[in-house]
Amino acid sequence: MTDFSRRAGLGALIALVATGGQGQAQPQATIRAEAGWSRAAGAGRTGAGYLTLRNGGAADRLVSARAEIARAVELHTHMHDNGVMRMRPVEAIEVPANGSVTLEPGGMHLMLLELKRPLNQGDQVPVTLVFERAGEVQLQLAVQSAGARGPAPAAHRH
Ligand SMILES: [Cu+2]
Repeated sequence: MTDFSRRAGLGALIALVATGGQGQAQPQATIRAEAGWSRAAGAGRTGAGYLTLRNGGAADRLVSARAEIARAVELHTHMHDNGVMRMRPVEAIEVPANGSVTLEPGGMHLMLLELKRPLNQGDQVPVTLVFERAGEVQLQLAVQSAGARGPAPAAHRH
Protein backbone atom coordinates (compact mmCIF):
# COMPACT_ATOMS: atom_id res chain seq x y z
CA MET A 1 0.00 0.00 0.00
CA THR A 2 1.41 3.40 -0.95
CA ASP A 3 1.34 6.40 1.33
CA PHE A 4 -1.21 7.93 -1.02
CA SER A 5 -3.71 5.04 -0.84
CA ARG A 6 -3.26 4.84 2.93
CA ARG A 7 -4.06 8.52 3.27
CA ALA A 8 -6.99 8.22 0.85
CA GLY A 9 -8.35 5.33 2.92
CA LEU A 10 -8.01 7.29 6.14
CA GLY A 11 -9.71 10.27 4.48
CA ALA A 12 -12.64 8.09 3.46
CA LEU A 13 -12.93 6.74 7.01
CA ILE A 14 -12.92 10.25 8.46
CA ALA A 15 -15.58 11.33 5.93
CA LEU A 16 -17.73 8.33 6.93
CA VAL A 17 -17.45 9.14 10.65
CA ALA A 18 -18.23 12.81 9.97
CA THR A 19 -21.36 11.86 7.99
CA GLY A 20 -22.52 9.57 10.79
CA GLY A 21 -22.05 12.38 13.27
CA GLN A 22 -24.16 14.74 11.18
CA GLY A 23 -26.87 12.09 10.90
CA GLN A 24 -27.13 11.82 14.66
CA ALA A 25 -27.30 15.61 14.95
CA GLN A 26 -30.46 15.76 12.78
CA PRO A 27 -33.42 16.90 14.87
CA GLN A 28 -35.83 14.14 15.85
CA ALA A 29 -39.21 14.19 14.12
CA THR A 30 -41.33 16.24 16.49
CA ILE A 31 -44.75 15.60 14.94
CA ARG A 32 -46.74 12.43 15.45
CA ALA A 33 -49.86 11.63 13.42
CA GLU A 34 -52.38 9.47 15.29
CA ALA A 35 -55.88 8.05 15.13
CA GLY A 36 -56.10 8.26 11.34
CA TRP A 37 -59.43 7.17 9.91
CA SER A 38 -61.58 7.46 6.84
CA ARG A 39 -64.97 6.38 5.56
CA ALA A 40 -65.88 3.77 2.99
CA ALA A 41 -66.13 5.26 -0.52
CA GLY A 42 -66.24 3.90 -4.07
CA ALA A 43 -63.53 3.98 -6.73
CA GLY A 44 -63.57 7.25 -8.69
CA ARG A 45 -65.26 9.01 -5.79
CA THR A 46 -63.80 11.37 -3.19
CA GLY A 47 -62.63 10.12 0.21
CA ALA A 48 -61.90 11.97 3.43
CA GLY A 49 -59.06 11.64 5.90
CA TYR A 50 -59.27 12.48 9.61
CA LEU A 51 -56.46 12.38 12.16
CA THR A 52 -54.80 14.05 15.12
CA LEU A 53 -51.39 15.76 14.90
CA ARG A 54 -49.32 16.04 18.08
CA ASN A 55 -46.41 18.44 18.01
CA GLY A 56 -43.60 18.12 20.58
CA GLY A 57 -41.60 21.00 19.13
CA ALA A 58 -41.81 24.40 17.47
CA ALA A 59 -44.86 25.55 15.52
CA ASP A 60 -45.15 23.83 12.16
CA ARG A 61 -47.52 23.65 9.20
CA LEU A 62 -48.96 20.73 7.30
CA VAL A 63 -48.39 21.94 3.73
CA SER A 64 -49.39 18.94 1.62
CA ALA A 65 -50.30 15.28 1.65
CA ARG A 66 -50.33 12.41 -0.80
CA ALA A 67 -51.70 8.90 -0.95
CA GLU A 68 -51.09 6.18 -3.49
CA ILE A 69 -54.83 5.42 -3.56
CA ALA A 70 -55.87 8.91 -4.73
CA ARG A 71 -55.00 11.04 -7.75
CA ALA A 72 -54.35 13.93 -5.38
CA VAL A 73 -54.89 14.86 -1.75
CA GLU A 74 -56.06 18.35 -0.77
CA LEU A 75 -56.17 20.05 2.62
CA HIS A 76 -59.72 21.24 3.29
CA THR A 77 -61.63 23.14 5.91
CA HIS A 78 -65.34 23.80 6.41
CA MET A 79 -66.85 27.25 6.70
CA HIS A 80 -70.35 28.61 7.11
CA ASP A 81 -71.65 30.38 4.02
CA ASN A 82 -75.15 31.84 4.53
CA GLY A 83 -76.03 29.03 6.91
CA VAL A 84 -74.63 26.33 4.63
CA MET A 85 -71.46 24.42 5.54
CA ARG A 86 -69.10 24.41 2.57
CA MET A 87 -65.67 22.90 2.14
CA ARG A 88 -62.82 24.88 0.71
CA PRO A 89 -59.14 24.03 0.13
CA VAL A 90 -56.57 25.67 2.39
CA GLU A 91 -52.87 26.20 1.68
CA ALA A 92 -51.74 24.79 5.00
CA ILE A 93 -52.94 23.57 8.39
CA GLU A 94 -51.19 25.19 11.33
CA VAL A 95 -49.85 22.91 14.06
CA PRO A 96 -49.16 24.91 17.22
CA ALA A 97 -45.90 24.53 19.16
CA ASN A 98 -46.18 21.77 21.79
CA GLY A 99 -49.84 21.40 20.89
CA SER A 100 -52.15 19.35 18.77
CA VAL A 101 -54.73 19.75 16.05
CA THR A 102 -57.48 17.32 15.09
CA LEU A 103 -58.84 16.92 11.58
CA GLU A 104 -62.43 15.74 12.02
CA PRO A 105 -65.85 15.72 10.35
CA GLY A 106 -67.25 19.25 10.06
CA GLY A 107 -63.78 20.75 10.40
CA MET A 108 -60.44 20.43 8.72
CA HIS A 109 -59.78 17.22 6.81
CA LEU A 110 -57.81 15.60 4.03
CA MET A 111 -59.69 15.23 0.75
CA LEU A 112 -58.66 12.19 -1.29
CA LEU A 113 -59.56 13.04 -4.89
CA GLU A 114 -60.45 10.46 -7.57
CA LEU A 115 -59.90 7.24 -5.65
CA LYS A 116 -58.11 4.65 -7.79
CA ARG A 117 -59.60 1.85 -5.68
CA PRO A 118 -62.54 1.76 -3.29
CA LEU A 119 -62.03 2.52 0.39
CA ASN A 120 -63.49 -0.58 2.02
CA GLN A 121 -64.38 -0.79 5.68
CA GLY A 122 -61.49 -2.46 7.52
CA ASP A 123 -58.81 -1.27 5.05
CA GLN A 124 -55.66 0.49 6.26
CA VAL A 125 -54.74 3.24 3.79
CA PRO A 126 -51.22 4.71 3.92
CA VAL A 127 -50.94 8.50 3.62
CA THR A 128 -47.84 10.71 3.61
CA LEU A 129 -48.12 14.08 5.33
CA VAL A 130 -45.59 16.80 4.45
CA PHE A 131 -44.71 19.43 7.06
CA GLU A 132 -42.78 22.64 6.51
CA ARG A 133 -40.28 21.83 9.29
CA ALA A 134 -40.77 18.20 10.30
CA GLY A 135 -40.72 16.89 6.72
CA GLU A 136 -42.63 13.74 5.84
CA VAL A 137 -44.71 11.80 8.37
CA GLN A 138 -46.44 8.52 7.49
CA LEU A 139 -49.91 7.62 8.71
CA GLN A 140 -52.47 4.85 8.17
CA LEU A 141 -56.15 5.70 7.79
CA ALA A 142 -58.39 2.97 9.23
CA VAL A 143 -61.46 2.85 7.00
CA GLN A 144 -64.77 2.87 8.91
CA SER A 145 -68.31 2.50 7.59
CA ALA A 146 -69.66 5.16 5.20
CA GLY A 147 -71.61 6.88 8.00
CA ALA A 148 -68.96 6.68 10.73
CA ARG A 149 -68.52 9.76 12.89
CA GLY A 150 -65.28 8.89 14.65
CA PRO A 151 -62.09 6.85 14.47
CA ALA A 152 -63.07 3.89 16.67
CA PRO A 153 -66.79 3.18 17.04
CA ALA A 154 -66.04 0.31 19.46
CA ALA A 155 -64.52 2.78 21.93
CA HIS A 156 -67.88 4.55 22.30
CA ARG A 157 -69.77 1.43 23.45
CA HIS A 158 -70.45 1.13 27.17
CU1 LIG B 1 -63.24 18.34 1.65
